[in-house]
Amino acid sequence: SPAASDRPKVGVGVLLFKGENVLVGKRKGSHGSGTFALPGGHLELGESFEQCAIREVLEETGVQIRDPVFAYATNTVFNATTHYVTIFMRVDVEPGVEAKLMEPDKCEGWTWVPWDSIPEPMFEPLLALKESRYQPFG
Ligand code: 8DG
Ligand code: MG
Ligand code: MG
Repeated sequence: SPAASDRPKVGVGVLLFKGENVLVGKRKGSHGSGTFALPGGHLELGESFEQCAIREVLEETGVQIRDPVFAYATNTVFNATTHYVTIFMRVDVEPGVEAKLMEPDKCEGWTWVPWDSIPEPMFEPLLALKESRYQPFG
């Protein structure tokens, strides 16, 4: 059987909605470089999905979110050695909330865009979410 290190990993992507706009940023410096993705990262040992979402959003955007809610899950095989299960968590933020570029080595910049106008190319798990049955507005 394959080594445990070759098994799928768990990523958490966070849907931050400000009205009908969602926060996305262009990835930089790792796999999926140049693609638009949600804030997020790896689930760490012992973490809940909610804790991971809160931590990653704070680390990457400086925004303190509360009570993110499970939205959807996708299964993405990037290549023979990179396979992620992505847990998407959703939270709605106030109109005044702004995202700061906290990790400029990992992201080109954050931008709020309508759900139907996320720029391409999209990071594969986000594309899979877009092509799924998930409907953010009812
Ligand atoms: P970390 O390793 O410090 O925890 O996280 P990071 O430095 O923020 O890594 P990341 O590349 O942003 O996220 C870790 C992995 O999570 C990424 O390589 C693939 C996976 N991942 C998904 N879906 C999503 C998503 O929607 N957004 C983000 N940012 N990562 C995702 O599978
Ligand atoms: Mg990240
Ligand atoms: Mg991170």
